Amino acid sequence: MIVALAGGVGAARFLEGLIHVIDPKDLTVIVNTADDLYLYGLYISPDLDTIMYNLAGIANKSTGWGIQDDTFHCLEMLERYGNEPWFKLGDKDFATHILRTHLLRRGIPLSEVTRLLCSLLGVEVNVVPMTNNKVSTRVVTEQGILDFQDYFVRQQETAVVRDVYFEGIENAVPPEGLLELLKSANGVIICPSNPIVSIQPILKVSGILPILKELPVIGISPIVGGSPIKGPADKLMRAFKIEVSAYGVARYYATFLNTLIIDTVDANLQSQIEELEIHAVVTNTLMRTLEDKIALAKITLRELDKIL
Ligand code: FO1
Repeated sequence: MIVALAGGVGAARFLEGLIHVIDPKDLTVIVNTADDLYLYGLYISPDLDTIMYNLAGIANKSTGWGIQDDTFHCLEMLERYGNEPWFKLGDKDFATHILRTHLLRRGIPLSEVTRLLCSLLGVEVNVVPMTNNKVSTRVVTEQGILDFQDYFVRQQETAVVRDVYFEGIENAVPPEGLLELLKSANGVIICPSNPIVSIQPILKVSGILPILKELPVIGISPIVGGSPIKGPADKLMRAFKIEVSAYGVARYYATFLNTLIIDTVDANLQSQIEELEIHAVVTNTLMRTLEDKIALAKITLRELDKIL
């Protein structure tokens, strides 16, 4: 069994390729939930949704998040009632948040709700939130402390970032059975997700990092040619004084990473990364087509196999 650590869109694109090369039932994905938010009284879990929709084949292909061909009548009506429609929730997407919130209010843990939603959408991969406890990413900026989605979506990453912290992380424990499952994994894949706000919170959930250190771990750099494919990883890495490069990613993961896959444009960083005792594999990591995704998944599995 393979375990993947995942954030949102970059991870979802990679996992779409991975399920073409391994049996989805042999894959567990641990998903970041520190980006979660409440809006209009609904519990929204953007990364869980993004992973679930992409694995179900219903994700919006151009954005990578939300549902393909969704409509926005509900949001338009909310706007008429005076609400600023800054977070683009589609009508079909609303159904997920309504049902999830309803089930959570009945006392069902997020991991169970996720299992149910995934099975109803025909997703065979074991998609697991990193914790059932509430953890919230707070971005410390020059304008004050912002919730992650406020910083990222509403304010379009314009605020200057000083620091990031995860409220509630000290009390976060993994869902029941997850650590045992992780211990029994053949290998771990760190998806091409934001190291600071997607992967870091998962690593900080109690018990996960010590197990990773005992397992073969391969990562795919989300930084290509000195900038992220998507999202604010560069601004957040700078705030943490991490070099915005595949080398910076390697250093950040150095305590547990065996191999890092880097893009061909970063081939010049290979020897520098290997000095960290991390094997660096150079290939195309841009996932424009399904063929690109499958090719990257095959290389990842081949290299993970070499560590075993
Ligand atoms: N990202 C945006 O850039 N703008 C949006 O309006 C937006 C809405 C949204 C609604 C549901 C959902 O599941 C995800 C959504 N995202 C949106 C994506 C999300 O903000 C980020 O991609 C992740 O949180 C980062 O991993």
